[in-house]
Amino acid sequence: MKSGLLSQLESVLNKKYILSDDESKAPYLTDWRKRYTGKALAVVLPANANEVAQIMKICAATSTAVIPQGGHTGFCGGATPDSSGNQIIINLKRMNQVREIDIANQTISLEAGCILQVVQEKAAEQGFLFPLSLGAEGSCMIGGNLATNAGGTNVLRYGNTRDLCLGLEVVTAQGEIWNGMKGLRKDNTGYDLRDLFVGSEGTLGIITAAVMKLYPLPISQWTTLVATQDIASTIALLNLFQKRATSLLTGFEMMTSESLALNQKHFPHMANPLQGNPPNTILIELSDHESEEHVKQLLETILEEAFESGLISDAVIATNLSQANSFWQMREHITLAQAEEGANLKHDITIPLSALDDFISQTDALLRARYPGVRIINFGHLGDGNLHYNIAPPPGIDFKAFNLANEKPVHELVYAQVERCKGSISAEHGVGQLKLDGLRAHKGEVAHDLMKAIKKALDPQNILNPHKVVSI
Ligand code: FAD
Ligand code: 2HG
Ligand code: ZN
Repeated sequence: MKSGLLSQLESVLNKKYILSDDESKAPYLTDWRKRYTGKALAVVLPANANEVAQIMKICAATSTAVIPQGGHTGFCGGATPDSSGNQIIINLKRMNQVREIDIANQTISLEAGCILQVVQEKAAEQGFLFPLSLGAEGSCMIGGNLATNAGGTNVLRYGNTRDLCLGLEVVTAQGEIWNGMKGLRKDNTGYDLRDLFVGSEGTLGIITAAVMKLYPLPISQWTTLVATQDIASTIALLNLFQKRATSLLTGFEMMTSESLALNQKHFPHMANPLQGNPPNTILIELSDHESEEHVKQLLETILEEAFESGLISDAVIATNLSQANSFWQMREHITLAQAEEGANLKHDITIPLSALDDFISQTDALLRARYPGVRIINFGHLGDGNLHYNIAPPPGIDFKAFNLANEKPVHELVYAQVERCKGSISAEHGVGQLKLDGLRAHKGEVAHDLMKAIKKALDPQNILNPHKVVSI
């Protein structure tokens, strides 16, 4: 069966694009966080949707499970195979062509294996902004971004990946190609198939191409770091910026002192320019199509008002692009610093802004009472109510031992508070295999059963990324 399947695949792909020896497969088997390592019968590297469709037809005929994979930077183990060694990984990296930039329609049509940063650069060459931006942009791929409905740092102004997507091309579990590559901003012709595939984490179809929105490239951008003493004033500050800067507000990110201490430990060159190690450092960005001076004046006026009303205690405005980049580097390096320190227990959650203060104070208190000295690495896209509320053991305690003993109760404690505050247990990273077990309780029976019904209808053989998101 094993060699039969490989020889069938060889009828579709040149042998060099079917990786079946251990050494060639190894780079595709472990996720970015090194939390999951699986086995695979082969890793296949198709060049176009037709090849993906033929591979799926072979897999459907032989009931072989496939794992769609992009940059393998996901945080929930969605792109990692199981340990059976019977699954096939379909990595889309060879499908990396930009098919068209439609200037009048302000859209880009591109293949799923395009690296996000390359898409941003291609758009910028034509005077456009492709607003999706996240720390993994140098290696994650647009297909992976769509499949996880990735968020990142510009959601506040431009929405998440779903909001940027107008059309898709998808290969189904049966090996059919659905061509939905239309760049339409209105299309009410029945069920929205595009929205079904976006965020489905490779469990309903393989995204092979997409039509995405573009925006005019801003000509002026100002970035500032400000110090706040507590969450209530941070939210009041966000509301002030939303009121005064309206759509010019393109970034509002929070970094707690504990997050930045970790940065400082592992990347000592990344010192916080704010004085006195404030409880919260907030990175704010305004962007516009008017002059630099206009935006700067607006920023200064809002900051003055914030100082006067006691919302902030310190502020540094970046005076040039390289300083602005260094502010963003500080923010993006927290994840890398955590990885250097040891495997954190991660919680990627959203809480309504009105309940955020309550959530943080209660959850912090409960955790600190149960695990004295525990480190709470809390940072994230505060403008979206999205916290990366990550937990590390008290200093000196071994990460592995702490996680082994406490992973389940820590998650239960945090997620109980998320439920109490009517939040979500996955804001932007998805479900994958990491959150599979908790999903039924979180979504509720009816929603979970509807999800299973959709999965069964589209993939009755359960060969597309089985046991990720929902088990049927
Ligand atoms: P992969 O990890 O390869 O796959 C992710 C899931 O999508 C899997 O379930 C896989 O099966 C499925 N999939 C992949 N390609 C396809 C396809 N073509 N068709 C169907 N299914 C597919 N995420 C955020 O949302 N916001 C952030 O700010 C953010 N910051 C990050 C920072 C760092 C340093 C890192 C390492 C990760 C970060 N992430 C963030 C997580 C990750 O980068 C995103 O989830 C990203 O969208 C994954 O893209 P990928 O190409 O790596 O997908
Ligand atoms: C970010 O916002 C990413 O930097 C990573 O989503 C979050 O490391 C994390 O928990
Ligand atoms: Zn994030």
